[in-house]
Amino acid sequence: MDKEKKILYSGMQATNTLTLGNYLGALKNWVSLYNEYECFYGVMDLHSLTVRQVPAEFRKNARSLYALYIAAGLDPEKSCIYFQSHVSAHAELAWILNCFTYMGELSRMTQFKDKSAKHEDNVNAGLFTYPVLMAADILLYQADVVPVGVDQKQHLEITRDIAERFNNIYGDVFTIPEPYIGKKGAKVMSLADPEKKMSKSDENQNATVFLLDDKDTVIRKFKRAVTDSGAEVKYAEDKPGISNLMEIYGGVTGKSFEEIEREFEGKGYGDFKLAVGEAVSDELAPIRKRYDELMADSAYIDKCIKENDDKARYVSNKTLRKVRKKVGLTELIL
Ligand code: ATP
Ligand code: LTN
Repeated sequence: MDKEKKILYSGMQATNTLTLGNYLGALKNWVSLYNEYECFYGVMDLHSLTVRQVPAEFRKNARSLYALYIAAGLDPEKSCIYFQSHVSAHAELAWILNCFTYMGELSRMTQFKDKSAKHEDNVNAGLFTYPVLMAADILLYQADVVPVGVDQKQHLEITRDIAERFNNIYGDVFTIPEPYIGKKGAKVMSLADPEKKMSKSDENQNATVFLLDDKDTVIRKFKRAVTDSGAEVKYAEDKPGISNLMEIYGGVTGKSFEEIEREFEGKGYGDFKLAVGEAVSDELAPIRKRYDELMADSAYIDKCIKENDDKARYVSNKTLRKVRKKVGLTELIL
């Protein structure tokens, strides 16, 4: 491994197709960072099991997410893009770290509270210990930075707490990771209700833009986006709808809020919504095209998966061996 560079680790759950929120909040940042760091990106399929999945669909979604990572610009030759469930060290370290994590701290996780309210009939132990598996993901690779959307910040904090607790007992085993939250698009809101996060699982078809939506669909969704009273394109707390669209437009074009305000001075919401729709669909078109090509080339995807799974196994096993030794597990006889 290239020790000169710092290590970056991130991943997403393999559930449904990605949204514009996932893209701007996470994936786009990953692409922009991968020259600076030695990068690892997981398809977090073990995490997806915390919610009941239909097996055939789940398998398809996980592979599709793998292809989307590449289609969005991650390079499987330069970064290690792999499946979490293919590397058994994740589950093994998660078990060990479970024994260094308190019930109290897990009960304070807002994602656990939200998800258990949403899936009342299936509040399983995996949902509760979800952050411990996430800590294992990150700590196995000795990650320095973890780019995520703001909603994952709390999980990064508990990861740091677990790592510090472990290091205090056993010495410097884990690198303490820092979250990396992008400046724009850290929280993309629903187009139908700008007070709510844009989510994959929203029942309202117009609330969420999916990464694989075609141009007409993207433009239609933006045309229907809920805006605020008034007519000025201005970033303000009492204008959550327009502010969200500015956040999206800025995230895609790299323009600052001042630049956007100037660009749309004297123009109405209608013009602005159309411009956002076009900018987003221009950004997504090449991703969709590349995705279709990749999905048609099974042999290439298989090769990437195999090579990168092997690399992930190699790197993560180094940490796991160290942890096993530190906690006093009997050595393997090879
Ligand atoms: P769900 O909506 O079903 O809870 P999700 O869309 O949040 O799922 P995750 O796999 O939990 O999907 O998130 C993947 C990454 O995308 C995380 O880093 C998360 O912070 C980021 N992310 C998700 N939604 C948004 C959003 N609306 N804005 C910005 N970032 C987001
Ligand atoms: N919980 C994350 C997905 C995730 C992750 C990780 C992100 C699982 N393990 C490790 C960064 C690092 C989410 O986005 N819902």
